[in-house]
Amino acid sequence: MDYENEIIELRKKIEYYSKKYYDEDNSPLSDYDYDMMMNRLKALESEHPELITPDSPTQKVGGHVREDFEKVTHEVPLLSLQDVFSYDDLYDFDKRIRQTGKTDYCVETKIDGLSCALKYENGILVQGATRGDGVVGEDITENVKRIKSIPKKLKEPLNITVRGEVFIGKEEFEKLNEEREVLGQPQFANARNAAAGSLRQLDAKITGQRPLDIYIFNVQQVENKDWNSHYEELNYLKDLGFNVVPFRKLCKNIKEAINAVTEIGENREQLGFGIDGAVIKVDNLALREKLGTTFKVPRWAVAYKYPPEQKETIVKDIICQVGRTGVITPMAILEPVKVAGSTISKTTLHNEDFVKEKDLKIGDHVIIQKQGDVIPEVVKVLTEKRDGSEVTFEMPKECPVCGALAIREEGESAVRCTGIECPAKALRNIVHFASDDGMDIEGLGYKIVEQLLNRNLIKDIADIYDLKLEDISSLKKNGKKFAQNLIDSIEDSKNRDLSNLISAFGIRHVGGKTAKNLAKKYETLDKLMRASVTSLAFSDDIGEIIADSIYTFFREDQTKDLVSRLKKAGVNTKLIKSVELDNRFDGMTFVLTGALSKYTRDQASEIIENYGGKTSGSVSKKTSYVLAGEDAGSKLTKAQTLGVPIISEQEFEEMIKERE
Ligand code: 0OX
Repeated sequence: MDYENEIIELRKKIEYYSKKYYDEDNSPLSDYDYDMMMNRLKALESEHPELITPDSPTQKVGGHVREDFEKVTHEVPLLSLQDVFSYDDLYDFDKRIRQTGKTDYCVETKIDGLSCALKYENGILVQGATRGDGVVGEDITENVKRIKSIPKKLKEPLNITVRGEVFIGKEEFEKLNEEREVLGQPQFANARNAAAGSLRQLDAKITGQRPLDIYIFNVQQVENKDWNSHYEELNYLKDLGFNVVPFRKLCKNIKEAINAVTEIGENREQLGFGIDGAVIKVDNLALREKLGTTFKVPRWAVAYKYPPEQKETIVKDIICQVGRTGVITPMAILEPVKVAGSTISKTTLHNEDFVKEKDLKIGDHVIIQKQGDVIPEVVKVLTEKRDGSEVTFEMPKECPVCGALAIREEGESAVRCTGIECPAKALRNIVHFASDDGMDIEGLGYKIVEQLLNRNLIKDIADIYDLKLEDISSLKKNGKKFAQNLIDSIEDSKNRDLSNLISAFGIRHVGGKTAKNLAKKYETLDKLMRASVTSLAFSDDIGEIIADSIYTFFREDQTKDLVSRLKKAGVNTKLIKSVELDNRFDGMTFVLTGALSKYTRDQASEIIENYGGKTSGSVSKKTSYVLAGEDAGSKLTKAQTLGVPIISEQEFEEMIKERE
């Protein structure tokens, strides 16, 4: 490719990934790869300055402002940092600094989160703002007020604006994603995306429910205070009540600073939060003044970006793990190697297709790569090192945990376990069983089920009905009342309709509406369990795939065992009421676009389908409604062009309200 075309391509790619990163809080590209593209573009543009255009990403301050929050103009811009990628670059940085004056350096971890400014008047928190494009950010005052580690009142009545990084710690991130998985909500790709998505919620209450934290690293503005050193300033901030960036080291010269950078790199695994580099700052504040800033970065600080590390190792075995949703994931067991500070002995192979695409066999030599806090990955198979003893891997046909049938459905990359009593899926299955969509057992949500499982008080669905008052009250302080209520709801659930029970099983493709149809047609669980595939396939709204899924589910020994235990516990297995189907969306097609605040897309689709409607992925003249959430994209524009009615989430809620 000639350099002109390469520049055009790079600009397009950078714009694309930057939009994903800033607007959608979701970039599939690693920061390192993004930085590498940007560096290549900068290098090409400096060789061919005649090709620089004002709209090139190199000419922008970075980031841009979303349309949904109130705007805040930062009194002191929130600058970004010049990235450097080698120790030589750090020596060059030091040389430039020493031409202007003498200083110590302060080296800090570069926390991978979202930068924001906090403004205090007379020591009271009055405003929080995201960085935005550095000059104009978003007003997130209500959101930051709900972050526990942000002080609402300082120990002194200062007028001060500080800058810090909002983030979610590694453990908290794992926990959050696990909870979302069990609740059927989409996963966050990484902790940074989770922090961004959690902080920029229009409903600040949601922000308050997320495990957000902050580390402060700069004074933007202050009245009646004068420090000489940045390091001193940070210590002062700590005394004022702020959580200050925990790794900060005062270094006498660049050699010491480089040692500190190395130390961070070697210990990054042990940190409780993700980092995307180290920051090296001039400590002497008077010298900072002298050095000043360029239009987008300070001349007195740089960010060092650690390179991804690659190592060769051998795949000793490929095993399969079962996740909480029943997805069976192949994992490579590796000859242990140390990569980027941690010993890697296992890595995910994602799914069957990944193994096939990489042509990976048991016994292969492979290159694995670890980029910062991202999980290690097999990047290359060294097929030239094969000696013929390598063994082809096949996905199992049965779940390795419970032995139930494992299936891969058309159009999906995942293989799933179908067992209802599979211990790996217990949390999800029990939470679903007890949810509004199932047996509607009030009080039996994710957290309680998790505790009951952890304490071995239950291990599967049927165990719920053996729970004793004292088992439950032991979970909470003063838990007697809660326990009695839960015992009552469990008791109540024994009298639910057959349709609730069918839906509570969580059979693949069987939502509330199908469950109602099945209950109406078969009237008892016994009859449904005996139904043939043909009979099932002749039911309303059930095709071959669904019929097959229901039939297979009821053939599993685990299902039979569960049903017999539920019956013994006194759970109703018959149609009680004649369920009137509410088909208010009959004949209508909905298209969903953008992010909804109260439902995942799957949940919204299920509601529509339960009312007899359909959902489609694209807008046409035949579309009845486009349901537009936050950040709706091209589908919205198409709907406007075609004159298709567009409804908001609120209007949708009105449409699905219970009828009198
Ligand atoms: C961080 C971090 C970011 C800010 C503008 C000039 C110096 N993410 O942890 N930035 C800075 O400092 C920059 N320090 C940090 N620790």
